[in-house]
Amino acid sequence: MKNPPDFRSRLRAGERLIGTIASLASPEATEILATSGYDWLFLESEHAPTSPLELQRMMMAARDVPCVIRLPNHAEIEIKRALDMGAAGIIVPQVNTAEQAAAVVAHAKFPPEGRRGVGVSRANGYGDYVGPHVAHANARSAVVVQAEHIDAVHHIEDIVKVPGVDCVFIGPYDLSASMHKLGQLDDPEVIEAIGHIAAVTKAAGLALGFFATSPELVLPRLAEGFTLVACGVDTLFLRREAQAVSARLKNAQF
Ligand code: 3PY
Ligand code: MG
Repeated sequence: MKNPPDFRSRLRAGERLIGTIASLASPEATEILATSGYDWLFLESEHAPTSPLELQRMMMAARDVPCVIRLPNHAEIEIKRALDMGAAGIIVPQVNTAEQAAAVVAHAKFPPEGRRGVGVSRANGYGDYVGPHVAHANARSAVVVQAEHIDAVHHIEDIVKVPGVDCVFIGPYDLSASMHKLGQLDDPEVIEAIGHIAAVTKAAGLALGFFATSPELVLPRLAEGFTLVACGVDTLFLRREAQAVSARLKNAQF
């Protein structure tokens, strides 16, 4: 039987991949999300205090659902460790220039494409299949760069030309903040900036990614051709449902 296509192949083929953000350092919460019908999970380590060990255990709980780790920064050690832990890819915040994108790719790929270090890890079956893993890892590890600063908008034509970049994931909140319009996603200049990133990324044949807090905000993006979607956050799901239940019962009149 043929293996199902890996996450990076699906991303590069333009398949629509619906995910959500797992930010709670809880394998149980990750397991609930992983069994709720998502194509992938966005594991958060930029805006959540998840440790590498917690991220690895969250991935174990997700079982066959591909997990892509959003790193806290561009550091070589973060990139290497995320992939060694078995992540299907990395999402790197604030990639604002082609030089930064090239450095990210170099840290994510084994030689000759890059200079990722080799070690016994979960990704190679704890040493059971180091050789086969090294042979296939470059082709199977997705590199997603975030365009979420006005500087990235200015450099997007060069960023998308960097070999090894698979997807540009727009961070609308940071992007709007860098334009001094925090959260004003309907502002014409913010809309124009997002449209420019999207047009250049699509013309380069790369996948486009987006985060939003609700399906209503995601649906227009799907219609525009965004394919890698992270909708919602575990904490928001919990918060919204918890508030709705308490409000309904506490305000009940008989
Ligand atoms: C942003 O909106 O800044 C993000 O990074 C969303 O993931
Ligand atoms: Mg951001």
